Amino acid sequence: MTATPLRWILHLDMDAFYASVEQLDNPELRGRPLIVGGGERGVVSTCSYEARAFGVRSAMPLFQARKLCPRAVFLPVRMERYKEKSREVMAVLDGFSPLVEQASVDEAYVDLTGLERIFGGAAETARAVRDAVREKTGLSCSVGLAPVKFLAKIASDMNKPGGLTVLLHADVPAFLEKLPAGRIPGVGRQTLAQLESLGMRTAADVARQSAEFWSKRLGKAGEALYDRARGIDGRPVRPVVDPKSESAENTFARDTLDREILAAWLLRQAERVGESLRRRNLAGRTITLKVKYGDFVQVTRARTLKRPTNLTRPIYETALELLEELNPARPLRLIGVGVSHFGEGERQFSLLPEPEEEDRQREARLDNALDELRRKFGRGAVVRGKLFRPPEE
Ligand code: TTP
Ligand code: MG
Repeated sequence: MTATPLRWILHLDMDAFYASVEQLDNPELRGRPLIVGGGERGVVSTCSYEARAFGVRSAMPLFQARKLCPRAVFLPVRMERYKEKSREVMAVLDGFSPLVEQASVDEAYVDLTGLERIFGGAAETARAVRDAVREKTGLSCSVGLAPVKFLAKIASDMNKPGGLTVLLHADVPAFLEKLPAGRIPGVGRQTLAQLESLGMRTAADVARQSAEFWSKRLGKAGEALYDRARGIDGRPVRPVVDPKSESAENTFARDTLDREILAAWLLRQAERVGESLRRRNLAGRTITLKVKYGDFVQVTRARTLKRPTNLTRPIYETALELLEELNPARPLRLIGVGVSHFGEGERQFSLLPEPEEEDRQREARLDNALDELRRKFGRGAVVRGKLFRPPEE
């Protein structure tokens, strides 16, 4: 098995988000204490940094905020407008990487692995993201760059507002040495009290115990705690899109029954579907073939594989088998292939017998190389030579 490659994960969090949008839309409010909130519960949603200087905080009852800062401007929540700005922010991030995971209305993770070279280094990449968001949306944000998700999130919060915090791989151990245990995700008040009673103040203190020590005391949560305390967080950046299926289909200019042409289309579609799944870290177990005859009669055939896949070859080969089994006797006007039934695929692959695992890894490397080329030179730039003669459009 290969070791996990080093990753660069960026976490972005907007500064005083709702309040900043209000200040953007109404310049008179800039530089002033501003409190956004209300609704049924009558609490502060957020407030500008000017209001924070008076001790006002999110979730505080409005009457209390009014007492702390009577001069503040109070505004109701305009959720639709914040969502609009949120979409603008995400669009800027999409320009940096195909792997963007929106985590809430004002935060997102971006996988920047490999891209840091383009910008001349990790810190420069993070800076470019922060500056682009500020420039294109008019809103201030803070970013953290780290090898894993939870550290990136902690980092983005360290120099707010307008912060840029980079945690290099080599600095992680020293960082964990100082990180208060209460900052580890999942450590609530109760766990924290427990840790304190054991005399453990930092992540490194937690890491010095054994895995058994923590799973005995905290069960599953103990395992996660032990991992985080050692800086381990294997969660990938997972773009949130239609989580159910991925497919591609084409209607021909002329109905056809030519197996070679149909196969060429299936390969192109498998390539497209596979690439989209790989980009989103998804893999599916069910491959579906869809055809439509000249008279619009539609037929689908599906096969469920033993393991989820996102590789072009198995998607293509399964679709081709399904086509052969269907053995259409009349010309087709449409053909398509889909992948569904998503699940955790990648990890289970390591249980494959050696030769199969080697095949899979070779295929994965090929797919990744082709994906990379397409990202650089455009979708049409690369096609697999074997079996492939571009079908007539
Ligand atoms: P946060 O990112 O927690 O807060 P923020 O962006 O206002 O300030 P900063 O990140 O600079 O500390 O939350 C994002 C938005 O979510 C916030 O603008 C308003 C909303 N929110 C609530 O409605 N109630 C809450 O209790 C919190 C914490 C946030
Ligand atoms: Mg925020």
